[in-house]
Amino acid sequence: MASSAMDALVPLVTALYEAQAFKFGDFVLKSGLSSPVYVDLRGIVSRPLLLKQVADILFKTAQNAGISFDTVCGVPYTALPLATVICSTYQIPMLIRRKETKDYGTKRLIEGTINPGETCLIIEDVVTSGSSVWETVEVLQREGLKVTDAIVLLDREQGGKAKLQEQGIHLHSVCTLSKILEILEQQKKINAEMVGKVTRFIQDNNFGIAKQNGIEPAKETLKELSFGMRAQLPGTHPMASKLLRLMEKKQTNLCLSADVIEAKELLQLAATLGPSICMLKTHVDILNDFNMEIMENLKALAEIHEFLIFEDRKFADIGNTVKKQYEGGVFKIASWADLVNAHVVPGPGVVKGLSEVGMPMQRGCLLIAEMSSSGSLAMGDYTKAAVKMAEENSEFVIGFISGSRVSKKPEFVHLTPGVQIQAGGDNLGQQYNSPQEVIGKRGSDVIIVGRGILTASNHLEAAEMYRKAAWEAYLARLNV
Ligand code: 5BU
Repeated sequence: MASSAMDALVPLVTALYEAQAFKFGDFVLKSGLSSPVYVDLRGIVSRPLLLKQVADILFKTAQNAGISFDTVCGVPYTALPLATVICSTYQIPMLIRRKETKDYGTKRLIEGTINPGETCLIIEDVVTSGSSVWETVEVLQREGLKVTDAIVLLDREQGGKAKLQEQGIHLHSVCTLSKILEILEQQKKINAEMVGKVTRFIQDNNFGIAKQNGIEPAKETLKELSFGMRAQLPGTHPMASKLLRLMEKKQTNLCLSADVIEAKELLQLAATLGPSICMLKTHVDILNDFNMEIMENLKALAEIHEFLIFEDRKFADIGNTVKKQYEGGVFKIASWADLVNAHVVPGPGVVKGLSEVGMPMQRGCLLIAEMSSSGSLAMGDYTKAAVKMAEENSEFVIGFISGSRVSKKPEFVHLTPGVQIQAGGDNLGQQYNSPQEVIGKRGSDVIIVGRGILTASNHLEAAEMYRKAAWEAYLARLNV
């Protein structure tokens, strides 16, 4: 950076530091990842001068880059006031992207006048992996707008720029995290040890998909991230991170569907197959002898063998009812299940109701986007609506039950039931696909297997066979 540009940056970085926009220490990010630095620009709305200063420098960066555009859209939420100040100061029409569609009325994703063919400039505060910018770009492009450039105040240099470039978006940053470190070190606000720590963190947590250190990674690995990498993405829910991490560690993407009717059998299965599975799925209401002590024992086994407990309850009522069904009653599901699932047929209220109970307990939810049974109505627009509902509720929803990958977002996990090594089905509508087909071809992450294991004479042997088949299909997918 030329020294004059650097000079202009120094007072801004100082003001941002004073506004506590950069914090150094030990932080646990939303993804569960611990980070030595935390950047948070939300507080600038309380400092009108600083807000104006940031908006002006963003606009100047766009001007210096020679970008021409008709409208401006800020990535929700932190960049919304920045876009507003820019548009108001420089008399530019603004567009607002809604993060949640309204449940009523016109269901617009974008507010403001959309003239298809016009160019929209994106404004963002901080870019890490680039996924938030991309989400906004996608929505605008779907409305027929051209989007080619994004201006960001701070590039954390964790690969977002390269990733956006791959998708045809030029990212122009006012400054980078290393530049900020340099300025703050010069001002003795942080020491060399902290600079080293943050620099190492940036290097070790790069989500970039293009050239790094002069080495161009193979194109395929760019698209297909490992479970371990996905666990570390900033947008991955902590429960999904936990799952992805233990999958990587135990080398298993097998979920046992423990559809047995005696508690003793359930606990025996958990004890024997625990090391082979990443998750144990229950239908707690089919147990003849349910009591809370069984679930305590199951929880203890889940701790020992490191698997998650998923109650396949398929909530499908209004928010107020599912909330009670999840929290109370005989089963008190929320007290022992890491994950539950829900049908999307009632609309977003079902997720909202469940999340009121589950979120404070750090639980997660899967939405049923497709079903394995023959003649299922969960397809097409219904599946799309499920994906949208997951995206709009990603603080609680960690992924899907589906036959294939229904969302391209690597932060979401996909779990597929209806899996047996032998193709076919049962006489009540169940349909089976092989682990290879489900993981290798359809891009799902976890196979859910019940009778394929439960009817085998040796459960452990059968579980290991499914584990290996699904894991090999996953490894093959990574190396294509
Ligand atoms: P199976 O024995 O592997 O066929 O058992 C499949 C399990 O997954 C069983 O508990 C079902 O209730 C569950 N399941 C399913 O089979 N298909 C679906 O679409 C959904 C759940 Br959602």
